[in-house]
Amino acid sequence: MTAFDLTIRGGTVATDQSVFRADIGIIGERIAAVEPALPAGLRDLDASGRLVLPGGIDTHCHVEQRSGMGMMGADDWYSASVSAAFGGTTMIVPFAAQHRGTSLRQAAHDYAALAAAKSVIDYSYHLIVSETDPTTLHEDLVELIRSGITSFKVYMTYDALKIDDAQLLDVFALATRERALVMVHAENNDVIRWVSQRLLERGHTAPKFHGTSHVALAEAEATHRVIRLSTLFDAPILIVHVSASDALATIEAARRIGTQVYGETCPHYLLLTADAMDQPGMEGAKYCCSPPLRDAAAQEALWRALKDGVLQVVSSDHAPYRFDRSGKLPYGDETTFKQMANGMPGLEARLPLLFSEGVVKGRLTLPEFVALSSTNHARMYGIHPRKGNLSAGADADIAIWNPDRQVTLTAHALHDRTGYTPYEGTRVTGWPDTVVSAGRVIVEHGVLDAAPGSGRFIPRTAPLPFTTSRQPSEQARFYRSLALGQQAGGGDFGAAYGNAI
Ligand code: DUC
Ligand code: ZN
Ligand code: ZN
Repeated sequence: MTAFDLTIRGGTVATDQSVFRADIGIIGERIAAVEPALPAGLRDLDASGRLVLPGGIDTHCHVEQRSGMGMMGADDWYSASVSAAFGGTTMIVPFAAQHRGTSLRQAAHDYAALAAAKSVIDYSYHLIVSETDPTTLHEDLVELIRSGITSFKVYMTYDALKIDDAQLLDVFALATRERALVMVHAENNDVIRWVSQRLLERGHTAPKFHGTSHVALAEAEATHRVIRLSTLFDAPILIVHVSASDALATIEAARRIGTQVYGETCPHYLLLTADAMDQPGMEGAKYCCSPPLRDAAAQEALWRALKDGVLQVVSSDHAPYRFDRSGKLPYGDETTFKQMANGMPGLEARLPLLFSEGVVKGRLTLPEFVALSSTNHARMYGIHPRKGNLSAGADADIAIWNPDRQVTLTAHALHDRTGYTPYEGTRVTGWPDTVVSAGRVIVEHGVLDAAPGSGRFIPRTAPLPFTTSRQPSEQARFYRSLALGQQAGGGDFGAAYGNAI
């Protein structure tokens, strides 16, 4: 019998497919066996009364990244990865951001060095593409995708980052050829700008007006537009941080007719409402994110969409801006809703909140929880079956989850450096007792045992939409070739579409 380095015995294993009694044997960094009864390894963890889950994967978080507005969050790769680990997340995928006038390749290079030096868990990163010049698109982006960074984000809003519709088309054509997934921040910039200007002119500067300016219509319109643009090439896209019912309905309708659109939401959209922005003084700034918090009806629609598969991933959108002049309040109490950093922290509480509000309250099954917090992320972004999976051969990234443990969330107890949590005082049921990352027990009894830089970069393969045998339509093939300067195709195809131009 093989000697295991580590065994996890007596627990109930939950995957995205099923829940069953099994022991797990680990050799080195990988799972070697999953069987009903295994002998103890060199080290043995008792998981009786516990759930044994694939470690969480958070594919939308902002770590050591300057925002479009020029602000830095409080967390670096060390504190963010430690915070993730304490909450049961064993892989993070934040963003290497290209700012206008700078090189995408350099941004990725610099970001990779920060991660390699500090992360305590495995990681990858997406790119943020804010320029579409030939060097960015046809040299740097191509090279980076081919090196295993198989997804990137584009913005339809934020003056410093947004790209226009023509640029979106360029991006979609290239991403489709290179088999990369485009993540889209979908909000109509002009609508937000128009409303904001008028609110400010009338002296409406308080945090709650952030919600008024980022009206749901702006999210719905941009979501509709970008989905339609993507269909020119049959390009798969993923709409990040979906918050509004109308945007959701648009995604659902598009998916029903076979459009390759996927979606993500975040715990704050499921659990908080716009009322949180309407508090005395500047307190509401803690709850300003984009898109903004909506209403109870939107929350219900989002839970339903998770259940029905309209949205596939729940990410934190961790954006750890401090409640001071470095982030939320650049002008102190005089800060307008337009000047404050957007976003809130959430890396560590993501799994506990989703478990507590989803599984414990009967909104999600355990396999649905595992899918939404881990396995779907791995599939979507090209890291399955290595990650998000508890089969032999997968990386041994595991959360030994205590489904009965009650924890009161406080900024003090969490491990990120933001200094506040939007969930202060919230009691959750379910928390990881022990966390294993690539075969190492990195969190146990509330103590971290992992050195900065011990996490590994994980190159990614083709995202989920590119793993099917789906063939693009003739129209999509024509426009792809038109975009990329190749032959438009021969015979009827060329005649049918080539004659039209
Ligand atoms: N919105 C973003 O687009 N990014 C960071 C956080 C946020 O609220
Ligand atoms: Zn965004
Ligand atoms: Zn974000």
